[in-house]
Amino acid sequence: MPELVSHPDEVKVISYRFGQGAANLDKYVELGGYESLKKCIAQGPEWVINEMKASGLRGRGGAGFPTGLKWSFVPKQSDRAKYVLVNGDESEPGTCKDHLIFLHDPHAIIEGTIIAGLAIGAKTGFIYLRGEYRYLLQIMEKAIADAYAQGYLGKNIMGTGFDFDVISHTGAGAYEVGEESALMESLEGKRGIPRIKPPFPAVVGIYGGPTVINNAETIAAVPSIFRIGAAEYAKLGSERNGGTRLFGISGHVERPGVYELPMGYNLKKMIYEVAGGIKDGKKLKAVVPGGSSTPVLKADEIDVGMDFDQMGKAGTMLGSAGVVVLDESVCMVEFALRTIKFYQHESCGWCIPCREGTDWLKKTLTRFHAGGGVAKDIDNIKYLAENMLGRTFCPLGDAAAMPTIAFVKKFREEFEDHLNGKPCPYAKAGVGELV
Ligand code: L3W
Repeated sequence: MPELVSHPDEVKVISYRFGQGAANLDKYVELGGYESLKKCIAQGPEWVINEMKASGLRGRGGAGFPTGLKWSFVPKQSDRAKYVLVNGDESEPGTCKDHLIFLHDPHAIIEGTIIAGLAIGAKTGFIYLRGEYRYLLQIMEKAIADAYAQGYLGKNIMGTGFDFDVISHTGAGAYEVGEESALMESLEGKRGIPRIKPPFPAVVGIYGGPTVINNAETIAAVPSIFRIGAAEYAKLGSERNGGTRLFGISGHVERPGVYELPMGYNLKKMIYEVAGGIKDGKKLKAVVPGGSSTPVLKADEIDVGMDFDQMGKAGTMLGSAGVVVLDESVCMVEFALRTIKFYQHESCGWCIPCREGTDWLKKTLTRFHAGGGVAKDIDNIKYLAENMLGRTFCPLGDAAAMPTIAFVKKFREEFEDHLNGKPCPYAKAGVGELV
């Protein structure tokens, strides 16, 4: 079981049950579980959606779309069944937060799913776990079975007359199905490739029915919002960025781990105080702030608040809040290569700019890093990535292109060094196979 970390600056709203055995239903109830659901059923869907809007909660998967607004887009009347789909396909490199929720607090996900269903008028929710999280499926399935046995799921929940079913499902290990429309294809038993948007899932989703799709952390935040109150939750964060967030800090820091901090928390402070600073007293070189899709920040660019808006102003993204810290020993060309190798491998191949673009980038960067580069490669890498931007079916193409452009722009001198000191001047023992 991964070790839980903690720091005095943490505000434990989502993680307050972690480490307390709350995967057990009795313990969850003892710690206030299913009280929010009771409150929401009593107040009704309209109140729930208004409170969600007031909470300022924004999607924790990466895009930061306002959750209450998304729920309000679901048509009230529909001749097709409506659904809730929880995106637990946590696959973004550097992101390691949702698995802790599944492990320590699966009922928070179930309770959040039922509340979302109540709000939009759905009777069925799906909880989709990434293929590699099969070990969490048992925990989730036991939690679902216990919730049925105790009357928190199924017909006439807690004697209120409200019916709701939850079904769990796993993928087969594809990053692409974390994209919401590919997720629906996969859930429906088809190859995990994206659908064209619009229509958005809120209008045409699973089996053609209106569907709310939220990241697991977003859904797990829902019961907490109704526990502490939407206005209180909103106040915890920064302007237009309500609440707290599970930040996963990895790489060259003394105390890596997942910390729950208020939205807008300063990145520099997070690295130097919460995570204990750079490992072994080395110097910081760069930070990938929100998972591998987000443009890198240089060491002198990290004095910035971690919310969707401030990160946007800093020229990057909050993304999935997976902070990857790189010290002075890291070769940024190698890091760019490792990043693109991931996207090339995970591209579903459905659209040409992504399939061919990631492959071409990988081949060029492989040759370049190995010492076979020529001067024009540097601009070609950037040009190629720029021509993928906005031209792919889904954000995977952008996710590959955006960091690549930033690596070249911000660490151009390291690319130039590779031309002068073949092969990689930063090469060190233990780097591992690159090609
Ligand atoms: C109804 C409209 N709904 C937008 C909904 C839309 C979706 C949400 C956000 O990409 C990003 C990506 C990755 N009517 C709507 C509407 N919606 N307009 O709002 O939509 P969008 O298109 O802005 O983003 P997306 O397609 O959801 C997500 C980035 O996240 N990312 C990936 C992280 C990966 C993980 C993981 O492994 N767990 O989170 C990290 O940065 O690159 O930019 O629901 O339907 N008019």
